[in-house]
Amino acid sequence: MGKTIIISNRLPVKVKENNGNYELSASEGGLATGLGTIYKQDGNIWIGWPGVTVDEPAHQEQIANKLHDLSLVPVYLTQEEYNEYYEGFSNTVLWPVFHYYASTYTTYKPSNWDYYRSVNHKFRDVVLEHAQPGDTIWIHDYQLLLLPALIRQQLPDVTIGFFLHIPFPSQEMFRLIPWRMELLKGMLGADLVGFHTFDDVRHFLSSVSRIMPMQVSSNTITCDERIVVAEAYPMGIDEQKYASLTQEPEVQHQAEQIKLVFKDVNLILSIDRLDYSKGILHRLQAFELLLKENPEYVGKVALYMVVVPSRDQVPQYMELHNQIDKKVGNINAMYRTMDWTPIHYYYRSVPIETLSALYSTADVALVTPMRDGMNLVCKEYVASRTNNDGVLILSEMAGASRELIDALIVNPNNVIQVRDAIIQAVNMPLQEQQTRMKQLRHAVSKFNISHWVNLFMSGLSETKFLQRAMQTR
Ligand code: GDG
Repeated sequence: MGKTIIISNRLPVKVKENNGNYELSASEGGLATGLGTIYKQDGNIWIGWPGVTVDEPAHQEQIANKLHDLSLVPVYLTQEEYNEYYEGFSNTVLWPVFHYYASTYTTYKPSNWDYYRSVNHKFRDVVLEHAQPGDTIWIHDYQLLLLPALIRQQLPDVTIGFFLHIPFPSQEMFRLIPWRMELLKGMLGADLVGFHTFDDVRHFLSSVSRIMPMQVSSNTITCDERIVVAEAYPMGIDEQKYASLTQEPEVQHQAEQIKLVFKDVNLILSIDRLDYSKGILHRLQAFELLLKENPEYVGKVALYMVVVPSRDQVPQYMELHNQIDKKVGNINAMYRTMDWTPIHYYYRSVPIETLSALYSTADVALVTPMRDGMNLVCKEYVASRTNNDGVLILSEMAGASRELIDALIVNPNNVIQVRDAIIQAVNMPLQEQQTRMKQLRHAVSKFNISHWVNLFMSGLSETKFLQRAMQTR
């Protein structure tokens, strides 16, 4: 039995520099929690970029040694690689196209593509230093689409799984990318390609059959005498962690403070990374419409909005940040009173205890992305509602809407519908809240993060088994 190697652009760790001394702390992300059960087992490893650009070999070695103790292996990126491969190709080509923002936000710079290819090769070289035939390799996300085939060329028999955390677009959109064939060929190096939803699977299969073109039967592709399976594995969260966080003294203390400040209002929560795909501006429009056309809610509702800075060197993100600042400023200037502020806006990341206190006290969570692979915030809100109350308003464009059908499901472009959903949510009788929330909590706990990891891993071994059976026929 070989070992398992996890690969993602970022390692699940935060590295802090202090006068040439590097300190490491574990990251709290959902992926890190879920995959912790795998990479922390004997002999298994996780390969990725540690999140800092370090050119000095002695510093690289110092970080590598510390990572080694955590079963983590670094791939170092230069500043130029970071700019071109990560901010360039990954975040100004793949991210917008895959989220259906192709025309407005995409520039197809050949140098971005060159770096994307060379960084994927760089990852391959580090993988090859550690991988052996018989190993299982699980590659994550859109930054590493070429990696499955690059590894396959060198290690034909190794087992490779690939999971895409963002949506896969329709083939009409995907084919806009000048390097679409190379990207598909890269993904097809895997044995199993996983997505959050069946729609993503369908879109991927239609790109493969139209663009490559290759034979596709049901969810199986025949590719160079191998088969590749595409399947949906909706990602879950560690729901127990979010439920038990609400019981911690620090969280309860913060929750009491929030309740005190917002004692006379219905608190609506909005939490996202800064990203145009998250629908923050449309959400603000819906809230503004509520205050404008339904003045009875002025002074009765408040929007608590956390926007976590992200990719803030990319021009479109800087612009979005300015637009949000301006919109929030306008709404607050227009509607605030001496003792009430409509929007409590924070442009920063908050500690997990604050996040939990907000999840457990907000009467409504407003999660309205324009397009989202899954969206974990809505699942975390549900997991934190240990009293079974609260209302989730969820965009139908989030992968999570396929599972969380007891939420109030809205089209984020329809600001009137979103406004109406807010009204329905703040007036929802407790009994209806509880009926819906119990169902939501059931879905979130049944399909949690360990269920996701186990399902993907067993899908991967089944695919390999199927391939071997076909080869011996
Ligand atoms: C990508 C896909 C898919 C947020 N603010 C704070 C904070 N967070 C944490 C949340 C949540 C995570 O960040 C955000 O996850 P999402 O799933 O909502 O969104 P993306 O970052 O875009 O993730 C997405 C996901 O990958 C997994 O496959 O669901 O569709 O786009 O866990 O809790 N955490 C802390 N402070 C904050 O201020 N501590």
